[in-house]
Amino acid sequence: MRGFVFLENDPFSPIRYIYRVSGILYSGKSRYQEIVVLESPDFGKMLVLDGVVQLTERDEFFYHEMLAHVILHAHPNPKTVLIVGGGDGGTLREVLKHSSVKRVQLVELDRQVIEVSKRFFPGLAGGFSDPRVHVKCMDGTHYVRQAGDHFDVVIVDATDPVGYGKRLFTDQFFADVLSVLSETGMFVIQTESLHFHHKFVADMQIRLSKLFKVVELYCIPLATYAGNWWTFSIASTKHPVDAQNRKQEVITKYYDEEAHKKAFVPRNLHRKLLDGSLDW
Ligand code: AG3
Repeated sequence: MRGFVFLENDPFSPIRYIYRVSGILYSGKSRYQEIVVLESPDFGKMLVLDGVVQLTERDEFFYHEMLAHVILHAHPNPKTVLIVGGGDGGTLREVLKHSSVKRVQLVELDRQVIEVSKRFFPGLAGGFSDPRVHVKCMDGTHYVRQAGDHFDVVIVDATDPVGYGKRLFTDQFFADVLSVLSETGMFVIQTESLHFHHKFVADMQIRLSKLFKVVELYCIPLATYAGNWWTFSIASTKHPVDAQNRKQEVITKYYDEEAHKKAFVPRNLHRKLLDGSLDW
């Protein structure tokens, strides 16, 4: 094959992926990180931040659909949504499919990620021109600390908990998220791999349980994130989240009522995670 390979450099993972690459479409350094767009014969275009694959055109829909639609179907009537991170626009694209959603505030630290995505990933970044969308480029932890607004749903589409990403996984941030949620508000955040980071996952679940009435864990199988068995921690102030609480109208490739229900981890596994008795 012509071309070369890209060796992923994921400091949070015990293994490293090697991708075949047919071209480097963009490479730049923002104030916060190195941003690279690669062309892969297997996965289409790929967005890489600080050496870690954030998305590929081929499988991004699994992640973005499951991050957005589980919470938006668990909530009985989501009108206002806050997305923290998600500068590529993939989560935003899915959120905007909901006609109940009247306002989306997206808070992304790195403006350059949005610009790069608009240029190279038009299939993800189209939502930025929707009139319901308001964008702020700033630290999400500062935003939730001083936001006067309330949101029905808060979605955190974060990078791994290293460097700048770390601050989106702290008790203080979770408490501030709770304070910007409306009365029946819900919160979801990507929490890494159940194979490689189950102590981290358990820690997140335990810390969220101290703040929220309902805390659950669901997973999707993702080919391009090392560890693959990818988790999302979801928390709710009132309603249950492990099944749809309203009818699905949005068109999706993977997400549906059954995918929603089956994504949640078995009860026994969840209990072991929470009481610290998982012996993997
Ligand atoms: N957010 C990053 C998920 C974690 C990726 N981690 C990894 N490959 N080790 C994805 C951004 C897509 N909107």
